[in-house]
Amino acid sequence: TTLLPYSERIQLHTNPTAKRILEIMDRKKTNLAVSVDVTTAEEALEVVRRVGESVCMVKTHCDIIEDFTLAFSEELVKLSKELDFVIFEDRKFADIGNTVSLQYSSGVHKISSWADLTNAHSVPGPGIIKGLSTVGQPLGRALILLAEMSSSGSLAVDGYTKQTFQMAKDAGREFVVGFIAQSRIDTDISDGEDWLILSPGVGLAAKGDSLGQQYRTPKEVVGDAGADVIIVGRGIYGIKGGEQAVKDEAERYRKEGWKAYEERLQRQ
Ligand code: UP6
Repeated sequence: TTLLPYSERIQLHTNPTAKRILEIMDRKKTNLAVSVDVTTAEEALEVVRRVGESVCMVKTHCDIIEDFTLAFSEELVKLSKELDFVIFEDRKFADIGNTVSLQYSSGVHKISSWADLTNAHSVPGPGIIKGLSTVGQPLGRALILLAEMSSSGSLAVDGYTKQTFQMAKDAGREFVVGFIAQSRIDTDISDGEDWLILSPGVGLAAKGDSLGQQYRTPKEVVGDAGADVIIVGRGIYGIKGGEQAVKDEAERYRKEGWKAYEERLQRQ
């Protein structure tokens, strides 16, 4: 597929969060999302302050934070405005529409009150999109579907991936704006149709972990596979050497990701 620059794709979206993601990417010259998988609110905010300037997105797992409060999410929202990034809660919803609408709006986390973007598995069928959209769409939030995963032995392949893409197409792009995927799964699109592809499993040092995670480099993910956003967790927040080291590592990934994007644009 011929991919336009991020700046020219803004107008192909109606969802405000999708537009904002592309605007930030273009403005800050970054396709980096940092996954902040630490277990206290203070540590999480520390990482966000360090990497905020380098990212288009901060990805959270709010259910791993031991002392999660709405004061934490308020501070995160404040930082997202100051440092100009989108908040992506990696909730991976996977239940029937009625249950996910409650999990999204209620409970301890009230995800829809602070997360710009969240994601869902397609395994329950289109009801999951409907349930989440009743909560999120009026708030201008966006959803992405998991079409492929980075872990070895994932069942989200072939027909599952294709049907997930079709489910998103059928839902329209008012609320579902893209995918977690390892490749450009949106090859069969019509004029003016545009999807965001976010790829986790990105690392410059390790090839994987002992629990099935598999890493590729930003160049492989953005340059070769054509993803829009690289998601990096331990490769950045896990770097040894303190505050400046984390900041520098985020910048290193930002530059790598941006270079791969520019080279891809030039190639086509
Ligand atoms: N994630 C994956 N692979 C997927 C989907 N999501 O790794 O297919 C998420 C993980 C984690 C992050 O839940 O938060 O992306 C990757 O972290 P890492 O870079 O430390 O491996």
